[in-house]
Amino acid sequence: MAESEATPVVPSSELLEWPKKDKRRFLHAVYRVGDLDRTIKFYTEGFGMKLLRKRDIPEEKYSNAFLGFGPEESQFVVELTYNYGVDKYDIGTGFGHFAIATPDVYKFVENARAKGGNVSREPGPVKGGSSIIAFVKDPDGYAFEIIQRASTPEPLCQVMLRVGDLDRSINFYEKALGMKMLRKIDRPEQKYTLAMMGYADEYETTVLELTYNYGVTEYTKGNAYAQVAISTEDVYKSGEVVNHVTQELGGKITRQAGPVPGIGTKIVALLDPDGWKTVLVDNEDFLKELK
Ligand SMILES: N[C@@H](CCC(=O)N[C@@H](CS)C(=O)NCC(=O)O)C(=O)O
Repeated sequence: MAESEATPVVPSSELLEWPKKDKRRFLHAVYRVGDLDRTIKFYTEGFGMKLLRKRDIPEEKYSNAFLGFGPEESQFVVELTYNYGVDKYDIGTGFGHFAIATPDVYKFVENARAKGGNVSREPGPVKGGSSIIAFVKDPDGYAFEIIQRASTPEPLCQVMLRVGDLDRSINFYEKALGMKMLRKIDRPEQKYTLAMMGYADEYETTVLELTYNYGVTEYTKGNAYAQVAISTEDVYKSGEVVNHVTQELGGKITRQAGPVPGIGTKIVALLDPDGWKTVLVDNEDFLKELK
């Protein structure tokens, strides 16, 4: 083996600190739906989201719609993907839910129900806690947890994913992606532990909620949910850190840092140790896309 291959490259502490210094926020969650108009109608009428933009890429046979509670420049939104001719997907067992915070869960749920939403869990205190929650499923079966909060700057406030080893995941999201562990809740009676991971206060911005169910180490991923996108000021530096951390903790880079052909936006894509995908997107390129 050549010496350069045998000698591990030790990254500088400056590089390893980069993800925490970088200016990051959750941009959007990307997932596939079987009928774009049906979902747009339900999210706008049933959830009160706004349709922010739409694009059709006929050469690649897909369309996207972006919806949210405020502008993409400052808020986390959903990016729906419709692949021509595909009307059904498998959500799998690993994806948990998206969450929407609202001052009145009861009112929110009644409206969602009236607009055709499937209320899979009626409003009331969470088992083992006191927050008022409910669950509503959208037309494709994606779950939305509706959470009561007096006010919130970013109502689309969580993406919940189930993981097989919570400490490994916390470590990964801290080191590879510069997130903070904002809150950890263990509910032994319900046999699960949650970790809220993010870049700022849980009640101010969107967070990733990682759930560990006691003894469950594997989930299926299906083919419906795709990824979350997070902004960065330097995809190359961010990619170097991820590359280093994946060697220690698992996961991998699935797309090396660089511009996406055709669009030019610089990204780096990666999988965490459970196989959940994150895409880091150059913030300036992202803002250009919105113009
Ligand atoms: N076994 C659950 C653990 C997570 C969990 O239970 N989360 C709470 C919300 S933080 C919940 O869904 N509670 C159900 C209820 O209160 O009815 C899962 O994997 O979804």
